[in-house]
Amino acid sequence: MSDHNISGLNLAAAMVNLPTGKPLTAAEASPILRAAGGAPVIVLAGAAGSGKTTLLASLHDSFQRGPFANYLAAGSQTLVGFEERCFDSRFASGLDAPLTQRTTVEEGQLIYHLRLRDLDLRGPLRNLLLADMSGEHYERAIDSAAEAATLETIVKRADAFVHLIDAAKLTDSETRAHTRSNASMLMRRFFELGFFSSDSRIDILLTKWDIVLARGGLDLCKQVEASAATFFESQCAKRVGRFRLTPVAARPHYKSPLPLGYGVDGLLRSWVDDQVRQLAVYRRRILLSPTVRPFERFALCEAKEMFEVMS
Ligand SMILES: Nc1nc2c(ncn2[C@@H]2O[C@H](COP(=O)(O)OP(=O)(O)OP(=O)(O)O)[C@@H](O)[C@H]2O)c(=O)[nH]1
Ligand SMILES: [Mg+2]
Repeated sequence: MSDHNISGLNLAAAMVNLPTGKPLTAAEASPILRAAGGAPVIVLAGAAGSGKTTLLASLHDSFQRGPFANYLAAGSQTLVGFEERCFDSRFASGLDAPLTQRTTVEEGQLIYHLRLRDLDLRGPLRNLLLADMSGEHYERAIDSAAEAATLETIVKRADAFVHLIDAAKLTDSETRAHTRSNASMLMRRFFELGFFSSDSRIDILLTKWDIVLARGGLDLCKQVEASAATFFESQCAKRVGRFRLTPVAARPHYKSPLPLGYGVDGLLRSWVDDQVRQLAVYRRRILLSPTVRPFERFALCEAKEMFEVMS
């Protein structure tokens, strides 16, 4: 904005930069990451329409109704963004079945912020950052290693890499093979590019579980879960620090017996409670010389687990 001087007052200097409440860019999220205690970064990835934005919207909606996963909402720097994303997907919008606006590739990585507090108000305030990666990014990353490489920073930085797979498509013979092979190709590509390491945490979410339940009851649910477990566990489980497969229904159809945010509460709890990866204690022992000085004797006696005697 150009400087205007009215009665000697510099308006530009007097302007206050108010937060917009929109999703954050990586640079805008950085002060939250640097704040005391840091903030876990949860990266949501999945094909277009797999339910990433709906998952975010359901978190926001659940907190509008009251405590969720034993947390209370204690603020957010991206409330406007949450509201915008929620609008179409709410039952209150009058649609028979929920519909969420598509996230476009031009929007880049949209980062949403949640500040939470334990229900008993004992613990400190906890921040959480959730990055919504557009489905177009996902497809481009499968098609080209160069495109996948542009996601290196965010995927490596993730405290949990959350891969959403549309489970309704896994129940349909026309879409099953394609959905599965795309999901598997993305994981393979990220492993090949070295995005995951032995302390990475991967969550595979089987989304739209209400549809699976409606199509084939509990038997089909068991079958879809078991077959996805066999398929992905062999590819991922042994190569990372934690691998989980969780059926979720972020926003079930209103006729479904499943509640809003089915399966999401447990995940949210662990995303917030698990230690931020970059703050994890690096367990390396301190080498002590074999000379027996009083300090070494003291150290070996008082904190044996921290020291190692040089051979
Ligand atoms: N029945 C049902 N539909 C869901 C559920 N979660 C998402 N959907 C629907 O699936 C469609 C796609 O969901 P989105 O959240 O927009 O998917 P996305 O992964 O963000 O897609 P892109 O932004 O295109 O990458 C929407 O019409 C949602 O209403 C669910 O748990 N149950
Ligand atoms: Mg989206």
